[in-house]
Amino acid sequence: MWQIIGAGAIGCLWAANLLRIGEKVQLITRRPCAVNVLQYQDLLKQSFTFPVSTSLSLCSSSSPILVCVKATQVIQAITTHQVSIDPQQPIILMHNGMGCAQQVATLLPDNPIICATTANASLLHSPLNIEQTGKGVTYLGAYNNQGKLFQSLLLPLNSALANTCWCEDVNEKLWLKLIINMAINPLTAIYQIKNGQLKNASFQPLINNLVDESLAVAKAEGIIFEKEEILAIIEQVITLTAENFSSMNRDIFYRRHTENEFIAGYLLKAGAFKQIHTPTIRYFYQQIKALEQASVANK
Ligand code: KPL
Repeated sequence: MWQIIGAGAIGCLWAANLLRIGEKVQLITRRPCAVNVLQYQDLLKQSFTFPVSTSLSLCSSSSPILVCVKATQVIQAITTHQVSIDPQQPIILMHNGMGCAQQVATLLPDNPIICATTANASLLHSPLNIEQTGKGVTYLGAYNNQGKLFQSLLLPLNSALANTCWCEDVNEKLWLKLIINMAINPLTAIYQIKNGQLKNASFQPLINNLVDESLAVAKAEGIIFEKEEILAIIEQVITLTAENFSSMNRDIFYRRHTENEFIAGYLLKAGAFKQIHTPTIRYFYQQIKALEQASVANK
């Protein structure tokens, strides 16, 4: 059985695809959920419904826990369920941004921790009703030594959603996603545009500066990327997700907390530690923070 914390777009996407291959799934939600059927539309526009059980608390102390909440909610989710988590239970963290795994490892020092990043995209239309809007690679890798013993979890996850891979160095993949999110999310959130609109020439100098600064921080952390390759990947993500709104765009639109602290905030802290100048990242970090504060104040 899989226990998935978070019934958002990504949690439901994994739940639906694990149910599709016959795995047992329990969705752990923050509030009671009146629905017990998961509606899923795949990329071929085929519709499926799966009976699914939801619960406010974890009910198995042996099955893997897939945490699919936003970076902003990971610590709260782990703290809420901490007493029911067995030290042997593997925890898979799947969210944008970086910095949560260290905190989770402090709370659960004995648990196997696995970090994951996915390029699959999905849209939550209503509770437990999702549409897959994009497909891509999912990378998983051990955060700690205990996590290295759970590579076998890859098998069902890859059967559920193809192109799920195990990496010896998942940190590099997390950094790559961090840089992609840094280049796309704040701009699309501030200007309230779809990802595809970033193709406009006026955004290129900003994207270029964000990438330069992010790469400098990554390099100081020992992660080396080729700038041209990263720019090409970002362009490809923008093209593949042209019709989508980024997650930060939606968070600002719906006046929710964004993952700013775990994307720009993480890069700023890492940069400051290594004395790297990051003025463009700082500018966008502050812009998003101001938008968040204004929207929470007016809510
Ligand atoms: O991960 C994303 C997000 O929206 O958070 C990208 C890659 C930018 C796709 O929209």
